[in-house]
Amino acid sequence: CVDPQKPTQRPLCTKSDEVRLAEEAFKKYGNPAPTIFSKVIDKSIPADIIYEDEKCLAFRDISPQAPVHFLVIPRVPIPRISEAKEDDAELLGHLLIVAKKVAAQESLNEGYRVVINDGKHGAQSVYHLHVHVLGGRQLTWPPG
Ligand code: TR5
Repeated sequence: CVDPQKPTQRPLCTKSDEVRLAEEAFKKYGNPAPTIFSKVIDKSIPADIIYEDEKCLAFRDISPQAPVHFLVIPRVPIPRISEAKEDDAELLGHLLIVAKKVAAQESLNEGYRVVINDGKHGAQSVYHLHVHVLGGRQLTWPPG
């Protein structure tokens, strides 16, 4: 996972870091099925990544539901918010701080919506925890 802005820089997360993260995830969450987002993280499929650090990435949703629609995901494959552990609190806070920083970077000055879908009733389709950030138009409430 090399920063695409600075490809010559030391990678943010090396292959051995990724193996360690996967081992930690296995201990905490069992053996979550790999999802398409693992391939976004390891860059084996292309994605429009607009932010990344050692803990998470933000990239544009492939099927945007608003003029700006991006996802913030942890590198650790937590399957869903309902399976997060007490000691994930710092990481979860970090995802929200990144969400608001990237929203500012995307000039969402008039507000935006932050959503986490969980499970069947939440209409979650990818079982790698992700924070949706939607903005750039007037959103309505309640959602469907
Ligand atoms: O329904 P939930 O909350 O699970 O949201 C999953 C989101 O992932 C949807 O908004 C999809 O449009 C989005 N998605 C799915 C894929 C994908 C993606 N966003 C960016 N890049 C993607 N790739 C490369 N592949 C996907 N299958």
